[in-house]
Amino acid sequence: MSNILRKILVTCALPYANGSIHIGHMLEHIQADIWVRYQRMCGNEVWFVSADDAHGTAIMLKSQDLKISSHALIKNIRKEHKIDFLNFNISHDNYYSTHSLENLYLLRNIFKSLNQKGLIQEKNISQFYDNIKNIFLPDRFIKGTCPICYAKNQYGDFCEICSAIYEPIDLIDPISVISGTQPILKNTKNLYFNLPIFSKMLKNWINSGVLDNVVIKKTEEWFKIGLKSWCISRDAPYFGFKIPNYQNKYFYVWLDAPIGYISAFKNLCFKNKYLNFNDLWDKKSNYELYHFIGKDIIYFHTLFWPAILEASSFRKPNKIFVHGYLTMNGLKLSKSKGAVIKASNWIQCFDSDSLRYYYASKLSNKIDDIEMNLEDFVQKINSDIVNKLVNLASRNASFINKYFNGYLSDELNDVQLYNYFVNSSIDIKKFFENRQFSFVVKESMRLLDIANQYINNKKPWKMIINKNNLIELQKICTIGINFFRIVMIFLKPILPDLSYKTELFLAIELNWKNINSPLLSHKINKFSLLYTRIKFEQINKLMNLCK
Ligand code: NOT
Ligand code: ZN
Repeated sequence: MSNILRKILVTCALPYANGSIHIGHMLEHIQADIWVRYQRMCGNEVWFVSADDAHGTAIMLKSQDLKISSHALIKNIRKEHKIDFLNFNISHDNYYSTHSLENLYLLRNIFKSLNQKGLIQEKNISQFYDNIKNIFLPDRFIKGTCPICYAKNQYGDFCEICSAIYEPIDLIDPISVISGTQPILKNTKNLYFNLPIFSKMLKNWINSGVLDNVVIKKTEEWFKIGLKSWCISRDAPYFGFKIPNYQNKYFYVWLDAPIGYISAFKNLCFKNKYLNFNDLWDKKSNYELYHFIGKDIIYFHTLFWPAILEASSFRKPNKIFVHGYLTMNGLKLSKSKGAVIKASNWIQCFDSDSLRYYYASKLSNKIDDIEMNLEDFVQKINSDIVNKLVNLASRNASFINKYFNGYLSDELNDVQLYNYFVNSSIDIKKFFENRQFSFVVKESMRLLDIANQYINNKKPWKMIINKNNLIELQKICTIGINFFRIVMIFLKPILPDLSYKTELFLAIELNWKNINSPLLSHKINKFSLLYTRIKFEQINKLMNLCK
């Protein structure tokens, strides 16, 4: 595969349009963005899309709280979300919305094809109803005790303690989150998608290399319990798309949310005439498709989604990349819980490269949670980015600027050591491809230690005393700058702002292509501050904003 350029579509899960982007969402978008930027740097054709998930009861209730229409709410929130992602240099090619014509069109077509294949069934059921609010309760608005492990305070559809999925009526002591009262059971008719019929296909698919082992294990637990039909309709009042030929019935948000991946790309095709919709979504597509998601939504992506795609004759993803939660002092920062740091607050206190770097230093391809510790964050940024990385550039650049008019020497004094640095790119590339970003950071820091040690041993500041040593001095600083350049090539997908400044400073493009040839007889620009040390006081500022 190495020389053939790849064509890739990457997606992030769609944030709900009922609240702000927080640093937990940002973990996923940064993870995907680093991977995307790496793939682009390799010359691959990469498209990166996401969207707001704009439907559902939560959004309807939120807009009622704010006394605005749901349409106004999702419009405002999408604007805000787009700014947040821009502030963190997330390079989406399209950030769309599930409340779009493309999504409606695709949803109707998919529903039609499910219907034609006899995969949709009507069932009369009794469902929890909030008598105070006059509304059927969505799963996430019912809480109670898990029927499997008896953990208290669990959602109506999913236990966060034992990962069991169940029906809300199985919950012990259910309570409506909206009114705090005990819901009553009320009869209604709903539409169900025949998921069990896809059991065999799904079993084969999940074992075909699309999932990591831990994720396969989780998915297999659901097979053990047995797959059940999936309810895809909701009763009014609801904010979403209406089901044709049914009174007061809406499509469940989780049916049109993943279709949002397709519609975001469809809209991108409209904006970019080079792209062809069918080239990507056709079964015979030669594009690779990857979904980045959190571990809380695995079953939507490993069961429902591939079954829907199969049933409606679309291609399926090549891989589902699952990450863990962001935790702070051990507390999970999930989407639905309160205590979170908004991305917009974060960016008032710190630059975006620092968060990207901190996450990268902790990210692996495992689904373990990632602990954010603010003191550790400040300390790591200052010791890695300031003391090791930027310091290497500044100490060498100062001599080059002062004594050599910005010119690097015409040869390297240690070709072997230079090649040793270049050879690391084999591992670095592997780490990027496998989403082992913490290894990229570790290896980069190891190399910086070697580079800084090398300069320390040569003591360039002593050489200026004797003018005869000037040629030697230029060579030492030249290799120092070259070490910096190599590590910056490695870190470019992680640190877009610093890379941009570095490219201006070195007057080159940081690129894999020419990593083998050192920068020689080349004029660099005056060194201006590439990165400012961060202070512990900035944490206090953040804490005050989050109060
Ligand atoms: N809005 C959902 C959430 O949990 C994610 C929807 C992702 C879209 O925040 N996907 N699918 N399938
Ligand atoms: Zn449980």
